[in-house]
Amino acid sequence: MTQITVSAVSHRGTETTEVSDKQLHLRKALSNYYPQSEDRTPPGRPLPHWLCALRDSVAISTAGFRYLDRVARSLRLASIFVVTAMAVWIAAHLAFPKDRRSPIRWVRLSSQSGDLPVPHPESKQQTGSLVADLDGDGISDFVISFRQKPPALVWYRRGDNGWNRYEIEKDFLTVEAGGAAFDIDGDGDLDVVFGADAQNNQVWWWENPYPNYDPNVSWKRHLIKNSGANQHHDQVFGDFKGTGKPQLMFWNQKAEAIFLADIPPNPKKTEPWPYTQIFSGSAGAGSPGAALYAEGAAAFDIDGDGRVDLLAGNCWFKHTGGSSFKPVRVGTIGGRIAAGRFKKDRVAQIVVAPGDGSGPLKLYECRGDPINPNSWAGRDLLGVDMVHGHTLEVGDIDADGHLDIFAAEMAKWTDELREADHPGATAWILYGDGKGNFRQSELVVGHGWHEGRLADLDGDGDIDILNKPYTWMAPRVDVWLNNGTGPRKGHALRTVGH
Ligand SMILES: [Ca+2]
Ligand SMILES: [Ca+2]
Ligand SMILES: [Ca+2]
Ligand SMILES: [Ca+2]
Repeated sequence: MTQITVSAVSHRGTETTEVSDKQLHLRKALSNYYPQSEDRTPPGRPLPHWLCALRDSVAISTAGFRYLDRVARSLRLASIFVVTAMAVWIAAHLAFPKDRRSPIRWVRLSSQSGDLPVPHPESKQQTGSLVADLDGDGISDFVISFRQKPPALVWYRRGDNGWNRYEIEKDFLTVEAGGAAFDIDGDGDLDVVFGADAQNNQVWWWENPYPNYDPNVSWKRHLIKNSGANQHHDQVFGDFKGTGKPQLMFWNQKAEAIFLADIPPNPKKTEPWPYTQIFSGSAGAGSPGAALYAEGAAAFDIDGDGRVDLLAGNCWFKHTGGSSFKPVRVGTIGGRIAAGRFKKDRVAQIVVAPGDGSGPLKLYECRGDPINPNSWAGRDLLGVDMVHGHTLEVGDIDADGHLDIFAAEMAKWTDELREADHPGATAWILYGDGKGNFRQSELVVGHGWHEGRLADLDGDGDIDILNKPYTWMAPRVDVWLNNGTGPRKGHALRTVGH
């Protein structure tokens, strides 16, 4: 059956449709009998019934063809849309199989494979890691501390194509986790602070010898504290008292206390420093699996009054005058603590990981007066408890303008066993959307993390990740480079909340 295109004019305008040759013959018959259009039919000349039936039949058939044509066109459009959508979806999955919205290509370098110098000749226990631009070239460097054999402090200084290892402290000291950097003597370079572990009651600072660096010459060491109780896990500098010059806060775990010290006017000739206790207490008591001693230290303006506040354990501290602070407990357990604005709000949000214990990774938000502990509500971010979650950092990892969270577990915390204590140790990146929501992704499973840090370690402007395990495959250090190393950028990135 042939198809002929017929055009007709109606009140809806010109319409084009296809009719069969049989229908065309019928139309011709109609036009022969009565060549004028229906509207001009003179009154008094009725059409024969058989022709009326034929006319109606042709009209119905034409309308049916029009309808079928529209249905066919709609089906064609729908199928084109479905096929296009499927093609886009398949292409996106093939291009970014794990992380469609943030396709960061992480390049891991490790001392195990010779990409960086091995941190230590003997020590199996790597305690602290500190990120700071010690030589002032605009690129963050890092320091690792040890406590079993000398040397006690090692500095990784970034060169043109990698890192060179310098020994800041060649002697044997039992250095605890933590560390802080500040220009203590005011000569323009960052000096370094670390504290002793449970075997010693000392806290020290090392004088940066810029620009005279010798990999084999120790920096001059000064005493900050050499009495009282042992163990000093975590320190931070900040102008918490609003004096205009930052103070040093340090934990003293065996005293279950936090101390605050003004930097003395002549720090090179003042040993030890005067310091004041500003907090007594612990975190985690009564929570199964939680570490029974408090740790963690950070500085951030929590209540949005323009002044930096202290965070430690599971509290933030509101300065109330002089050396007095009101600790505001935001959560049940303590550990690693950080703060930032993961959503727009006058009051910052606080993140706590369990540190040297097990428990949830929680984001605390304030609904009311930030000085009232009852205003703070916590939200579990992972849905599973972290096992020895001793790494917690915040920063904009994918550079989309929204703050992200990096949290990771330890794989090994004992010396005795060859095998990992926690083989499934996981490192998570939680990408924030700027509205308080996070998209969870895993960087790696099966690596041991301890005091991992976010910083632009290669100076190309994006945030990289430092992993310094505690006893997992130690001595060892890994650097995870964000999309490898690109062209050098002018300024080193700082993480937020530290
Ligand atoms: Ca540097
Ligand atoms: Ca200095
Ligand atoms: Ca981000
Ligand atoms: Ca980088």
